Amino acid sequence: MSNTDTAKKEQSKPDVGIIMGSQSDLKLMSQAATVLDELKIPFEIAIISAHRVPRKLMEYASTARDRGLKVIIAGAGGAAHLPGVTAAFTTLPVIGVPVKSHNSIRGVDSLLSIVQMPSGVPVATVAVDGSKNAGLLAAQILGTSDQRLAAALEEYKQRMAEKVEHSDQTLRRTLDEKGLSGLLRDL
Ligand code: RP5
Repeated sequence: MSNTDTAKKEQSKPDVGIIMGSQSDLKLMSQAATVLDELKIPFEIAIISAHRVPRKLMEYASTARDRGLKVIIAGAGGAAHLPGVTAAFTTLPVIGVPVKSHNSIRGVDSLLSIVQMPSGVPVATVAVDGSKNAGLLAAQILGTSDQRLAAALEEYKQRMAEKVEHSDQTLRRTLDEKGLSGLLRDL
């Protein structure tokens, strides 16, 4: 392998692992992938079930740090043990995404299975179906030691604020046009 090939391989070495319990979680979990992609964070993605392929999960989680991963995002629904079992086998930060899956009770079982971890084995749990925030949280964890990423996250927040401003201006114009400007509050 040439030096350039080695450098390319190093460059694309994933920082984040996105795992999920089933193919049926993929659409939702892709939102985390999209955020990481936008922020130019290399990631890997896999379907690994804590119940259906437990040995594979043990192998994945226990080798994750040595393989260079820095954060793991794990999404699952129903009796959602994937994030917790992953956290049991690694000292990397694990972000859990409770999935409102077809077999879940409106995502509440998923949420409780992930959030109520025993003391000593934390999982940073985002909202039900909060896959996008899981991607952002992973980016923010990496951004604590990466200036490029910290700047990209600042810009992300800035763009978000501009969108809200734009919506507020549109609302103001609409109310004004309807003669309802009395409802407007100047901030
Ligand atoms: C969980 O059960 C998976 O993470 C998924 O959210 C849910 C349903 O899985 P499938 O029956 O669609 O494979 O383990």
